[in-house]
Amino acid sequence: MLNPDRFLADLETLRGFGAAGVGKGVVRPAFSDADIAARKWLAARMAEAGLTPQFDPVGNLFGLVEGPSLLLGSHSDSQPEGGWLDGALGVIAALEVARAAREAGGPAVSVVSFQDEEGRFGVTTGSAVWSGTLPMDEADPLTDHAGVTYAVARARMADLAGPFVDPGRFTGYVELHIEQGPVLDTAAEQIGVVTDIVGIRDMKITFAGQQNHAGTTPMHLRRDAFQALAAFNASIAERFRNVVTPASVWSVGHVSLHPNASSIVPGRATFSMQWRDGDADRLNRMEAIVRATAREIAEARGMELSFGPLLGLEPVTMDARLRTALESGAEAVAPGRWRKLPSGALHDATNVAGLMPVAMLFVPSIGGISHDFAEDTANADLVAGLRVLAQAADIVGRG
Ligand code: HGY
Ligand code: MN
Ligand code: MN
Ligand code: MN
Repeated sequence: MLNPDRFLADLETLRGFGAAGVGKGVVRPAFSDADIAARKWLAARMAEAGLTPQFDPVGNLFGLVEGPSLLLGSHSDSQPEGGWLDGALGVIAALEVARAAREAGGPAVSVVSFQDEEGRFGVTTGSAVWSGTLPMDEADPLTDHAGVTYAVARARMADLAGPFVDPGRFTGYVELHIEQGPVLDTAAEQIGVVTDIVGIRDMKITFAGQQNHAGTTPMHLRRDAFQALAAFNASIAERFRNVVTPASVWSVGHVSLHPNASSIVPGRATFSMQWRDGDADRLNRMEAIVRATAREIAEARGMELSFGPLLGLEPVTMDARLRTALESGAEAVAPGRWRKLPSGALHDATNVAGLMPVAMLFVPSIGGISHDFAEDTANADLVAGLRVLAQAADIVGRG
C-alpha cells in the first residue's frame, strides 16, 4: 500500500543531506559531499525496498527490478542555492511507488536519480550522457564555474560506478516534479499534466580587454571588459525584439570578472548567456543574434571575444498514452483541480524522450518560487502528486 507518511519521512531525510540557508533550503550540488552521501543513502533505501541499486559511470543511480519495467524518477542534486523538492520529490515518490508495488504485487517499477540535472557542468548532464545525447568525450572536458572538469568530479564516485544501465529494459519514463512557477498555485489546483518541455541553449561568453589601473587610466583609453558585458546585456532585449514571443526567456545568470577588484579596470568578463523557447527555429535565430551582438560590441570596444561550447536541448512533446494515464489519475485524485500545461523548466525527461515514451506531472510551488531556499509545496499536494504517479503506473502496468 502506498504509504504517504513513509514518503514524507523519506523526503525529510533526503533534505537533511545539504540542508542549508533559511527554511527548507538545500545546498547539494552534483558530486559534492552532500550529494554523494545522499546517493549512498538512497541506494540503501532502494535495497531495503527490494530494488537492486546500480550506479553508472556518471553518478546516475538506478533502483532496478528484474525484467521490463516502467522507470520513474528525477534527480537528487540541487542548484548552488536550492530548495528541498526540486528533483528530490520525483525520486522519493518513485521510490515509494516502487516499494508499494513490490509489497502489494503491483506493476513492475524501477527508480532513477539522475546526476547533475542542475547543470553544474552542462545542461542535465547525467541523463544527457546516459541517453547518448552528450558523448562522454565531450562531457569530460566541461568545467564548472570554478574550473573543475566533469572528468575530475565524476572520478569522486568511481568507487561506486558500475556499467551504464541498458535503457532497453524500460517501457517508459514518468517524472513527478514541482511546477517551479505560479500557474497551479494561483489557480488553487493540485496537479499539472505536462504537454511539452521547452528547449534551451546555454553558452559561456568571454570579453577580454586590457586590465589596468582604475585611477590612472583615462576613460576614453580603457578597454573595460565589464563595460562590454554591461553593453551586451543592455542591448540584447532590443536585438531579440523581432524574433521572440512573450514565452521566450533569457538570462545572464553567472558572471565572473577578472581580477574582480575595486581599483582595477576589469581585463576579462566571462558570463553565462542562456535562452529558452518552445520552438527550435526560434532558439537558433536567437543564437545568431547573441553571437552577432557580442561580435559587434567586441569590435566597437577593442575586445577579444570567445564563445564556449553551445549546450542545449531541443523542445519535446510528451507521449500521448502516458499523458492519458496521468490525466485519468489526476481526475481521480483531484477532480476538477488539475490542468494541462507546458514546462518552462528543463527536466531529465527531455533526454529520456530520445529513448522511450516519457511523460511528466507537476504539483504546485507555493508562490511560484523555486531555485531558492524558500521553495515549498503543501504536504497535501505532495501526496496528491504521489497518488497520481502511482495510479498512472498502475494504468500503464495493466497495459
Ligand atoms: O534550470 C532548469 O530548468 C532545471 O531546473 N535544471
Ligand atoms: Mn529539477
Ligand atoms: Mn532545478
Ligand atoms: Mn598602487
